[in-house]
Amino acid sequence: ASTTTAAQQTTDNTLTDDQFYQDVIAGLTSTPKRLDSKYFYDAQGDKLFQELMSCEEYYPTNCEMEIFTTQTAEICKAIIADGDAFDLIELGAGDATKSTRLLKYLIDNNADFTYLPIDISENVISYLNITLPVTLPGIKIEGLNGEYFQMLKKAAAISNRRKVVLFLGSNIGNMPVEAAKGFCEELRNNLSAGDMLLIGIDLKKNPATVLAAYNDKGGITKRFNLNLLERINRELGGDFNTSQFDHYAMYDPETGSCKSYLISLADQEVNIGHQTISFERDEYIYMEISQKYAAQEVNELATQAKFKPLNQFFDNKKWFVDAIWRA
Ligand code: AVI
Repeated sequence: ASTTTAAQQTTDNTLTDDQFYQDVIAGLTSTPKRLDSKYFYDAQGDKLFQELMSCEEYYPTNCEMEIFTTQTAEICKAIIADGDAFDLIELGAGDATKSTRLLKYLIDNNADFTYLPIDISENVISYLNITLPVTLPGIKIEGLNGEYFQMLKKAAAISNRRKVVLFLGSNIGNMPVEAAKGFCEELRNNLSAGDMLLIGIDLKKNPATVLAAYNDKGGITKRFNLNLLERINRELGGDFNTSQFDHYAMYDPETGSCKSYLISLADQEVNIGHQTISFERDEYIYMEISQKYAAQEVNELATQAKFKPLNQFFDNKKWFVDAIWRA
């Protein structure tokens, strides 16, 4: 929405009813201030994330790609299990670059499966529904547009085939540990005995390596964070001056928490619709957590959520794991 439209909307209350607006105002009027990293991904944020994934310091994507390239057969054999028909459900499928490796292997080996990508973005789902049958002839695909758990329920209603859920890219890391536990429990509650989860998780490693990935020299992570302020300007009629904020990332090797903040460089006031938010110089906005786990903690996460950990597939540096858990 343009700024004019946003201002107009504020007057007739449609903007203030908007979930994005409500979350932004709640976050920026709380102490300490915070914004939800799920809002990073508008069209501009998607582009910046693509840029990030190919920057030198951001290793998780390459590590997971390596796992899917070098251990495709082993992973797919574990997924195929007894050879029965199954639904392969991907949470937050995006452009399915990583899962395409697995999909191709499964098709080439005549596995009997339907691919059900779930994504909150309608664009993503229509893109996959159109492009995958071209790039992967023979694929059976049924894209589901909506929230993860609602769509999982829908998938269960569509068929009673065994489910294999993919949750890749260390997306679980963007939840604090307690929330991640709750998410895995809820996932388990939406599955039946014998269903599987293939989950990609970034591992604890040299703290300097982790920190560099979230504080890249080219400043892409900084732009990625600042884009959320720009998004607030674009969609909610905000007037953030992004040159008055700096990006700060920190990693704690004891807890495995990597956190990103934006720091106000001046005493300043920012207007969002009819709301004015005051910032003190050096005040921070907590933007994102990217939690890292030890391999053993990954198994503990599984058992706490009543999954049985089956396999762990690592890249050659052991920086990332794709784990298979059985419900
Ligand atoms: C999407 N998610 C797993 C990324 C991560 O590593 O936490 C998002 C990201 N944030 C900064 N760089 C990448």
